[in-house]
Amino acid sequence: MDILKSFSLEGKVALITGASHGIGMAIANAFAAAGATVCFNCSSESSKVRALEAYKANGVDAHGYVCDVCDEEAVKALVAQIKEEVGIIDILVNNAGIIKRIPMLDMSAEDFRKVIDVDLNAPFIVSKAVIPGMIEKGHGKIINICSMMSELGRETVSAYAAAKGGLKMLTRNICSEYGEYNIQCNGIGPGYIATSQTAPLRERQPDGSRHPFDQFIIAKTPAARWGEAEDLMGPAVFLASDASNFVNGHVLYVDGGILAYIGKQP
Ligand code: NAP
Ligand code: GCO
Repeated sequence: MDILKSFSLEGKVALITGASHGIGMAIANAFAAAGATVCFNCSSESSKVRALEAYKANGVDAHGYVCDVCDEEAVKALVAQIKEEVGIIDILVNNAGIIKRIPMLDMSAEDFRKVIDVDLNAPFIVSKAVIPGMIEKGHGKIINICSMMSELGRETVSAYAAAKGGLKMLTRNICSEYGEYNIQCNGIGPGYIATSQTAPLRERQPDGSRHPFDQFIIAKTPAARWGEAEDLMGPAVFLASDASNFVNGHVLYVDGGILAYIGKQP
């Protein structure tokens, strides 16, 4: 058996939602390097154009689309357009996501619903649009980008934690409902990753010192560092490839060990 070939994505069509930068772009670049044709969507034309330039500079011929993952009709049209222009989607990464860091008592129900809409309802909508094609092809891979907040809470992230906890269970339910069609649905739970989403937690203080939360994460992570989006590339290729055909309903935490560690004594 050629074990390395089992990690190949040659001939596969992948859609990574929200891959205009950050974790999604790193995963899309990894899939391209493994042989896949990559498609991505984001929420604005300007973001799409910038991303296409970045992919091209990296030697990746990505297909970019503007599509709000919360808009079911737009998502259905996106999947149909990709089928027409590229092919039926073999691999879906539900990556698009937002966070609003607001104490629960100060958070409006509208803000709560918006986070749930993007981080939980949208993976349902996109998966529902993509699964019929996977059934038609006789195989499929769905990877939901969960979070440490699929397991833990913390102050100010009530909506995000509720969404990511739900996304873990949606992952298990898609596994349960569609495993018989040779569709594997797993999650990746990144730890604290240095992207635009966490930039506010890493800002230098006026006196030049590190942000208190930055220091907290360094002390709480056995790897003693923030993750980089590139740290997720290998795990994502594994879960997108034939190498993981009997892995289903699992959330793979890529967190430098933070979930296993009580934290360094101050
Ligand atoms: P990011 O840098 O903020 O990127 C978010 C991406 O999602 C962007 O491409 C954005 O598109 C897209 N997006 C947001 N709302 C959208 C919508 N309604 N429709 C379509 N696209 C939308 O985030 P990130 O740090 O890379 O995080 C990516 C995923 O990983 C998220 O699900 C996040 O919750 C999760 N995660 C992140 C971390 C971390 O520490 N960074 C840790 C665990 C999990 P535009 O460019 O057009 O805005
Ligand atoms: C926060 C962070 C986290 C990370 C990630 C951790 O405010 O606590 O944004 O939520 O984004 O989800 O896994």
